[in-house]
Amino acid sequence: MRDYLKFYIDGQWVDPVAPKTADVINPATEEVSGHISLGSAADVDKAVAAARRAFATWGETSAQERLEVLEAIQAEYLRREKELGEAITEEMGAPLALGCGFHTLLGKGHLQTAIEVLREFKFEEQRGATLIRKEPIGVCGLITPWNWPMNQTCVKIFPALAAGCTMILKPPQLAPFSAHILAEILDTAGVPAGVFNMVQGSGSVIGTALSTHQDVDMISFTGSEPVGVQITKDAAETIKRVGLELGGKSAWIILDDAELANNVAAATAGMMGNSGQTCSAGSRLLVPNSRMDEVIKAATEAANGVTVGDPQGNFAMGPVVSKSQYNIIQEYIQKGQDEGAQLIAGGLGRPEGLDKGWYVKPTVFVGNNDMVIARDEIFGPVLVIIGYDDVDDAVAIANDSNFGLGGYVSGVDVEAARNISRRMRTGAIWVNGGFDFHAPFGGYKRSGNGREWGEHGFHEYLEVKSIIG
Ligand code: TAP
Repeated sequence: MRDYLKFYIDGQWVDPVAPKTADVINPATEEVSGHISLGSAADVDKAVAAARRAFATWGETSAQERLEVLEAIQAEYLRREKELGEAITEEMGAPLALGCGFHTLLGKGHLQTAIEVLREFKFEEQRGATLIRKEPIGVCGLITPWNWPMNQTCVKIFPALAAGCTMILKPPQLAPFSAHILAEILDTAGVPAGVFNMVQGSGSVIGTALSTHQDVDMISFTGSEPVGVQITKDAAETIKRVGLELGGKSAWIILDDAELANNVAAATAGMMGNSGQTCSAGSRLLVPNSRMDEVIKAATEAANGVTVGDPQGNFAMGPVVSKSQYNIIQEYIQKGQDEGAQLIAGGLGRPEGLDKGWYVKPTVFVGNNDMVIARDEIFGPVLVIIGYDDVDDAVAIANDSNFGLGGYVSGVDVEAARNISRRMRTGAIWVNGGFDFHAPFGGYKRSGNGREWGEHGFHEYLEVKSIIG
């Protein structure tokens, strides 16, 4: 049982102003696995005051001083990486190999990237008669979701620290354990008091207190579209900068020249990874109509081959994060059937033999782009296959979405695949796979307005000043 009842404010582990606790449920067992405190606006006031005081000195530190702090964090992160992974498995149900693997690797990667970028970053540059300075924006409120807890937390904290900002982190109630351990890591590493603060609690209380706070300069938010809209409205009164990283309904286009079976299998398995709870998941698989029979065979086999079970065991997929998420996904599977999509794998209910825990069957539909299951972000292991006639048709379908976060193109002719990528209205496109911590990541359209990762992630936390003459 993990009882993480204190907040981290001004370099101290402190009790909440008014005691109030909440259970944290393990989605694999449906049992209580720990408790957190739910803070109030009074806790936020304390944390913001500490961050404001600390900004006076942290904002003036040299890049070298901040580098030394980031390197100290890195040593401590590496020492506790396994603990972080185990906490992620417990809080949101990722299989242990994933929790202790890609989940913590992402956090580590953002830390290493922040160090690399900071070593080279030019905070001052003379252009003609003007000295252009990049200065830290100030006190930042960081509001994060539960689906890739270390990724989303680290992609904010480390660039913000590197830029010279101070901050208050509000982790998700559903996945608060790994954030608590991360706060311990920052504490042990010697991050100066007040530079990093963490207050747990509900979004409607802690998130709102941060978004509306007079003394918070910026909010960086990752999460759902409706909450992004609310935060933007709440932040408007105080004209603070709001960086939004929201949802997606990304298209994976398999071109006619691509080797079909392997690509369909990769796209299907990719969709089921992390139980489909990935904002940039390729949840619409676009394939040539002329090859639909082959695609159906390959996708069915791939989905049926995804093993589902206890995240402590050796399974590819664990449960989804919560009962409410499970119910939402079931409603979408029902909706897909009601609107006439062809179910080729999975379907309603838990996989056989799993009576406890929020397990969902890896599910694949063949449908069209007008269906609700092709338009809404389901945020579960549900793939929709859509046929296209030619490349123009594929691009039109890919772009016919309110979202524009990720995209994938598979094909032998890489230049052709890149040209198709140029036509897609979306923030990041992977051509035949690949991975780069320095690639900017963020959305077009309703997928948001920010760019995180690499050097672009620094600009989120910087003001630009011109000194002319
Ligand atoms: P949300 O429900 O939006 O929650 C995200 C965070 O916002 C949580 O910490 C939540 O607190 C908080 N929050 C809730 N209401 C708030 C309010 N009124 N003001 C301020 N903060 C508030 O999202 P989720 O269900 O955790 O995450 C899933 C969504 O995130 C999906 O749509 C997914 O696509 C998106 N996502 C996007 C990306 C990128 S990079 N674009 C990455 C991952 C996830 P609680 O603790 O109360 O929940």
